[in-house]
Amino acid sequence: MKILHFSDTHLGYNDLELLNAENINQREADFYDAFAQVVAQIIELKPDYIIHTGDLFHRSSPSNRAITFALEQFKIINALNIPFVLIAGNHSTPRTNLSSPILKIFEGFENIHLSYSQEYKMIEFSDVIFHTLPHMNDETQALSQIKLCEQNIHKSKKNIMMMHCSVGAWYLMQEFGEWVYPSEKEYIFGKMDYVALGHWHGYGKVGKHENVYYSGSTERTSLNDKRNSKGFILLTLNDAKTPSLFDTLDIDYKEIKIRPIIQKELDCEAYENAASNVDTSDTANAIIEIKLTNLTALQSIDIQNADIKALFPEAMNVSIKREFKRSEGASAVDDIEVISLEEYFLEHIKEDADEKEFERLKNKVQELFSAYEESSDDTL
Ligand SMILES: [Mn+2]
Repeated sequence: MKILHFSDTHLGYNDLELLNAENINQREADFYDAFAQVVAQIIELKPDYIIHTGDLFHRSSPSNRAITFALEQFKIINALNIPFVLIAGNHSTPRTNLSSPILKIFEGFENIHLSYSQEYKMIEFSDVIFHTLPHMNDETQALSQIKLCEQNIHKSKKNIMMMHCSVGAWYLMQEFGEWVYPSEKEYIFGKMDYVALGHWHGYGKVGKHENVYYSGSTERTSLNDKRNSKGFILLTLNDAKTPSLFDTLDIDYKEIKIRPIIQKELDCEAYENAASNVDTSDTANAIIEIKLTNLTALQSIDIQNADIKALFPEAMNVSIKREFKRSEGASAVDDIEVISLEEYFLEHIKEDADEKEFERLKNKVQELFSAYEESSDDTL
């Protein structure tokens, strides 16, 4: 039996205020592209079942575009006659009972099986039972729902558990309403053929459990997620040829192609050299993060962000971090009677520069500070 497991597709997520040729936020389009790649793989791989472990949408009230895209894709999946089992995650569950769960819109599709009612739901087929525990706002319900799950295990069929949670504190995402699976109930995993998890955005096996996996997200919902590998799991459950042997589980992680995030460092100790020798071969259409290191105060004025961006003309986005050099003779802040940040900064430049250079920079610094004060004056 082949099962395709994917998760955390976060449709509707957007970032970076960049539009593509169709006037869609480029990062939002990237998420649609990642989803479409998985659907293309479903068509090619023809699994027996498809499972999605939550956070289909980024928000519990997604945009019209995100909903329209999902409906189009679900129509394609539904037409394949492969059962598709889907649970709600924390992002697609309304926080109050006043609004209606978005996953309800897929109720009309005959091959799509949904679990979003904040309780255990058994979804049964001729050869497999999917034990689904969707996101629950009320955690006090969890133990009774896990108990129901355990009671419904039937050894005559394959048993697959589906959850959207952190198993132990390791997989917390620092998000609202995330659920930590109780560790004293982890023994149930041993009674399952496979435990499919969503919530954590990296692919991986969980701790000592040989059959418990996060498939990871299909794109990054934060630039702090530096993983360049995203994809899905194609798992194969093999029946033992003789009863004395164990059934085997085969996990195949398949990557999709996502927009890369590339980090580079420019050492300003030898800035001209670093800038002219920087490798740009891997930067086309990528998200680039540049760290300027060993900067001096003088350099920090002279090196403009625009100059750095111009080094990577093919990149989709370039962000720049500045890290100052720690000079040995520098006076500690508390040695100086600081009247304003501007004056302190000018004093600092004076130490390094000759008179002519100081005059030039002084004008520039004063200009920058007055521009900053204007823009940060919240009385306006
Ligand atoms: Mn997620």
